[in-house]
Amino acid sequence: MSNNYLLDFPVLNQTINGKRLVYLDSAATAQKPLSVTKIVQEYYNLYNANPHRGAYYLSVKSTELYDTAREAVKDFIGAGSTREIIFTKNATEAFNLLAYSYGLNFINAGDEIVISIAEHHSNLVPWQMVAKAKGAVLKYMYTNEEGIIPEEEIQSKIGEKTKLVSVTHVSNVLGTINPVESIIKRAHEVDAAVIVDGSQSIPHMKVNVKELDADFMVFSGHKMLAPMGIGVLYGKEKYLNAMPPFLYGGDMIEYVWEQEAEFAELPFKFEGGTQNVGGALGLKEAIKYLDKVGMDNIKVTEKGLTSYALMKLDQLPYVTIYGTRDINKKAGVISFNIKDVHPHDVASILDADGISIRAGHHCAHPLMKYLGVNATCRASFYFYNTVEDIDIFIESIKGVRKWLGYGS
Ligand code: 7TS
Repeated sequence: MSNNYLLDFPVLNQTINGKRLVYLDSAATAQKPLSVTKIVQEYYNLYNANPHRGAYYLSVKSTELYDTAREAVKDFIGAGSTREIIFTKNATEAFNLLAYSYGLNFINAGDEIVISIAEHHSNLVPWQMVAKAKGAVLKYMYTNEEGIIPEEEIQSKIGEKTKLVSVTHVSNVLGTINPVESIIKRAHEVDAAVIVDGSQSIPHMKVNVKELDADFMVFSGHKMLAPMGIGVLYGKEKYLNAMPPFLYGGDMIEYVWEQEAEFAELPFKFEGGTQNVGGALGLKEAIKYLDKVGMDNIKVTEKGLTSYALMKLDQLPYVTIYGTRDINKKAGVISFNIKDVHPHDVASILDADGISIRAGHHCAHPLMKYLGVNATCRASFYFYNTVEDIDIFIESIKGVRKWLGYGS
């Protein structure tokens, strides 16, 4: 079966140890199409200059290009204005910006910060820091045995003391699509601000921040075909205007006196120092590529791959799958374990067959503890994967226990 995307993604079009590469770790980072790497190269070859600095051609051009990238992100997520789009290094930096700038200034002693047990450490450790610094309480919404946050949990954990709710849209471990609409509604009933971690949703499905009514949204470019080193914080202007800067220095100021400084307008107030213009342009090109494929098509393709893989894995009695099998509540991420085999050994055996999966705790220690495991294997899909990839993956899985000397 041919893969239409092989020409666009040279990295997928190669053999490793004599085996065709099967890349099933897009939840960690997505592969990059040629159009993205080309635009980054073109920027450095033809237009490189420090933006917002010069009156000369290249700097003006670089500034203009950077602005177009911000516009593309705004349109892609349905934000109201480019003032609401802050470029960061990645999702982790965006969370830290929020923790230092929003958390330390707007959360007080006795306030509650509510997250879920399925958060990536980047949406967990910063809130531990804020809770400790401010004497606030960090509360968790727990999932049911299917990995889903039940409505009662949302209603009971988010209450009058809640000042901030920060929750992932899609779990990077279980692939569960969380009921963020319901969480946002409940949080707004009690006047709490809501951060949605879109790291695993925005690359894979149409997300509109206005329709969701999220107060903040955080994501990384590298999981959506863009280069590493560019991420996004979306925030409603009313919040961003009230928040102090996170990084102080050049480019984020209006004027500096010896003892005082006046800060720049949004979004520049939050973009201290020389920015990653090449990365932003790469993100713009990635968005163009995703739009060309179509977010709805991407969702349908991944749904097909995920249900096929689940069906095949379910036929293997020694495989345990974590999280729901309801394909309407699940994105293209499957966490599983093979009886008696450590996930790292599974990943190494699959690697010998040219297959890339992730094994470990997936930066979600509290979730691992809650699930009662130390680690899992994780296969994650993107639109450039094929049914043939899944077949190769399943055949390799079937060989793991035999390889280690188990009967079946
Ligand atoms: N939030 C979620 C839901 C994630 O999956 C990740 C990265 C992050 C935040 C942090 O993104 P970063 O770009 O700042 O590192 N998740 C993974 C993963 O699942 N495997 O490797 C990185």
